[in-house]
Amino acid sequence: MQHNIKNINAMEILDSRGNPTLRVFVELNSGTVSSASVPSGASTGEHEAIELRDGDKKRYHGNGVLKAVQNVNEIIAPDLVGMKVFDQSIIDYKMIELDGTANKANLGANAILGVSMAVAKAASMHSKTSLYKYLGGSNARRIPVPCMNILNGGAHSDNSVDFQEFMVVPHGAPTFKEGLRYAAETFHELKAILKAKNKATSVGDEGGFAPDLDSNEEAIELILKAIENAGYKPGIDISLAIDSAASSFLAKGSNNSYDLKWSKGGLKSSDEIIEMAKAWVKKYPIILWEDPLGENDWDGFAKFTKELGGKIEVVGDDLFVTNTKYIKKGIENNSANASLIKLNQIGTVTETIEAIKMCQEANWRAFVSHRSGETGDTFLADFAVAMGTGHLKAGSSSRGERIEKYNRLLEIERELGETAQYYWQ
Ligand code: 2PG
Ligand code: MG
Repeated sequence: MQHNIKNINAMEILDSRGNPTLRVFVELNSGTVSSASVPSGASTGEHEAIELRDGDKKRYHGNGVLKAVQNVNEIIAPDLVGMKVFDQSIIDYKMIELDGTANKANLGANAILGVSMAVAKAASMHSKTSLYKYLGGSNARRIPVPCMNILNGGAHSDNSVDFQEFMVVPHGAPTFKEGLRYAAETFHELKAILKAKNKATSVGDEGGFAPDLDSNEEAIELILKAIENAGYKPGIDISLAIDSAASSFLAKGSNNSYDLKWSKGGLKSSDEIIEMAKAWVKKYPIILWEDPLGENDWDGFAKFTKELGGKIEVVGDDLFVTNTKYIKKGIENNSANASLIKLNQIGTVTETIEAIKMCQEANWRAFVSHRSGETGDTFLADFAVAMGTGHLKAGSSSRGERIEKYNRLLEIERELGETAQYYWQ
């Protein structure tokens, strides 16, 4: 059969941080060849699926992925050859079974995800359907509002800001194309402001500026100024989103005490963080807050959501790691009202879709996300449109690996023409 898998093979490539990752090729009997590249995180959640690294210190400081490549070529490929490329979930569950562990530790989530994404791409190519329509059906037409991370801190930079991501959200724009322009113009205004203050304008891992600031709050003030200088109204045209990535500044040995170590802000309890967030949400146009607390601080998250869940989107990233086991617990305990969605946290396209469906059925939002280590692969852009999640984060308006995703969304919006939708909620 023309649509059956003829060959699968992988190679080691580099990601945007210069660390090895996988590119996987899937060839069909028809001659169609797809490829997919796997992203990689820095502020990774403790319960994420395992990214297999060689540990051979003589290569890439132990970060090589030759074992994962070998697992694709010698274990996964022989098992999947001959299968129908449209059987995405059967293929994904076959790999899960082959791996045999709960966290994909044997074959590596990086090996499995590369195959899973390349299979979806090959199927869309074979059926001559755009990937977003192949995965989302012919009604997929909602373009996500970009949450653009224009100021980087935490583990993504070497500056004095504790919170990892400060994002601008151009929800007041009429289209994605305009929203992207609003956000990119704000990015350039922020650069001008930083320059005028003699602050660094070099960028962090996700392409946002990473200046040393006097406090975390100063980041917000500068961005609000940039929005105004660009000619937009904060809260109306553009609002703010934050990813604290709080697990990265947990006090040593604690699950619920926070050390604002980069800003030298001292130790804070969950309650103090919540009080600070309440004050900020009152004062600033913040509409989304991701990982305000640590990955095991379930009580803190529930309190945070009780206080602020009626006003803003509260997103669990490291808390849920795109895993239905943890999302289910979160829904039962009202720990948040949204889950971050990262394909490589769970390791297959099918399981990622299941996580999104679980959120949608509980009236939660699903926030599709890149990783801080990325490649030029644009799978994520199509995936967000397919799932109709309404928002995504793919970094700033600089660094090619981020821009490629936004450019792909421009293409999709153009292809959809009048039928494209763009709205926040
Ligand atoms: C996050 C991500 C992506 P990383 O914390 O949400 O922005 O960072 O990929 O380093 O986990
Ligand atoms: Mg996060």
